[in-house]
Amino acid sequence: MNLTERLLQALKSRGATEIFGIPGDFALPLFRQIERSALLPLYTLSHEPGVGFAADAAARARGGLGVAAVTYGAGAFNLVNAVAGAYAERVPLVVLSGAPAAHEAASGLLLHHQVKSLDSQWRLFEEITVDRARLNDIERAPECIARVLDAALTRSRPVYLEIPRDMPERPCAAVPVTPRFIPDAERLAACADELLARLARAARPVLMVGVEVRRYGLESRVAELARRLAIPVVTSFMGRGLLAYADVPLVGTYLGQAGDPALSERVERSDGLLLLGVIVCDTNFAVSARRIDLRNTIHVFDGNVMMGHHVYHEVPIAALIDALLERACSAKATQARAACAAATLTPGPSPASGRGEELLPSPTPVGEGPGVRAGAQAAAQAALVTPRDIAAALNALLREHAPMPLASDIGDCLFTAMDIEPATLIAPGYYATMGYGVPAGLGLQVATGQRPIILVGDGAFQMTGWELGNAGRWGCDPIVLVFNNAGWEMLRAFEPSARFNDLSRWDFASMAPGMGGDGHVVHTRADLVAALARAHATRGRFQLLDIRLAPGVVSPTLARFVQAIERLSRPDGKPTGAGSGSG
Ligand code: TPW
Ligand code: MG
Repeated sequence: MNLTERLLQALKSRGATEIFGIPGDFALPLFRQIERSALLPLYTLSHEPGVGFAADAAARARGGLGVAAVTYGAGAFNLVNAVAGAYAERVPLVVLSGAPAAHEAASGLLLHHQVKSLDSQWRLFEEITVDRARLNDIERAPECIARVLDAALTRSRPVYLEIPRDMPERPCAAVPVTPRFIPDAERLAACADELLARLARAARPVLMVGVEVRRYGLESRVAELARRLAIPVVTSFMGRGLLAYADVPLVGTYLGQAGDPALSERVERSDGLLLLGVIVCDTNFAVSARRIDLRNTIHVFDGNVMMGHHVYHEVPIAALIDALLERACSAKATQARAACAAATLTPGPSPASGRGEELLPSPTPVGEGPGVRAGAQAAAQAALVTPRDIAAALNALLREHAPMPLASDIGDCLFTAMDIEPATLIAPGYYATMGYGVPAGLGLQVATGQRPIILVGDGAFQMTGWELGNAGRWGCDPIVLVFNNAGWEMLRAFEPSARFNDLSRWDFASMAPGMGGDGHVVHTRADLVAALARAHATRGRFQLLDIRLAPGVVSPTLARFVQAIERLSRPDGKPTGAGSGSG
């Protein structure tokens, strides 16, 4: 077997099911071997940011490694933002980059795609990956591949492999299997005991689940733990969609002042807040009315567990969950907790569907509602669509049909997603890069076979929406909802008088057929319901809903988010009224 085949086998055994990429001459031998060996299918895109986002989403959606293959220099540099996002949001993304062969590097000539030195690219990726190797020594290649790929999985962050172009066909030995890291048993036991003791002492414990739970494939085990501990469960903003289909006391998503006040109160007043795999960042926490005192929380993150002034190092979250499950099985403890949780939970609104509660007052019903007279109903249907209507229409669609995963970009579409009943959601909620949604939806469908709903703003669509032109070739048929508000609305909410946030109104619906899909223009609520039904019923081609929103009309969650940020940034604590045009 050659180096490429060994590498592909190692990727496959660590969960990779495909490779996303764009070739170049330094990567041609690698791509040739990928295609010839047929060990993993190759999906090419139009632009490297899309390659990175699709590979990132594939890893998030199915677990295991995501793989992005690019050429040296121009290709790899185009991938930087996506890899940075994967680093920030804890995604095990493997970058495979072609490179000049050793004899070319020694020629003394400047090589095309070279920046400052031949190592500039390596040094840049050093900052945004947890391990790297240059596969220029065939003897050492197998152990390097094992070490780097295992680092991606154990630390759930990106890694970088550089493959000089004279290497892919070289015969290569098998990649060794690394023994699993076993944490120190005493430390693990002490940590689990202290954690449970702290929870038991708490009068108002709350479990907040975050992205690590999905990254390490722990959803069902965490659901079981939540049932045994019987304490209320919320997700972080980034963790939205976690446990959506589990039978646990899921209360909703914590959004501070931008979310349900009762839920925020419960989290912020908790005297035993267990943050399980939560990224402690501004989008998850900055908008809290009362600063959460992290000294009184239990924070399980990045292989460490912090409680008060105690830190337990090298306690992997998976091992910790197992240790907690072992201890939390006594029926007595469960009963006591169940009584306590029932008492805590009763005052809240009842779950909408057994999959979590609506965080907000119910959105305006679309074409339903007792006591609505026919005339009023017709007028409502003729009304122009708002982001809140999009959430309501999607809720109605998803209640009627089987669940579908969501892939969202950053923008008001992501805040609107908070009003959609919890479903699998993949989004750059922390790193917040635009351009993620469309390629992520494609990566999700390739990796899982599930048809996604993609939520994307017009600004973000202008960046990477064109990747939809590749959907047909791959057998992808996402339903794409473009929030077409002729602007960078999220920014306009903060800067209402600026003209630089204006965009021209693009006719995305007309462009869809040119890319192999169907386009639907949506002006009114009636248009929205009809177009969604048609899109849902049509398989085999991507379906684009070009939803014409009035500029300045934003989701209730974004309006509250903007108000909360402004309140926090003003010394007198009063809102300015910006972002109040909520719909
Ligand atoms: C790669 C900064 C954050 S949100 C936003 C910008 C420019 C506007 C998004 O406009 P869109 O959605 O997509 O039309 P909406 O609902 O607000 O109208 N460049 C990158 N990422 C980010 N986050 C920005 C700029 C930004
Ligand atoms: Mg916009």
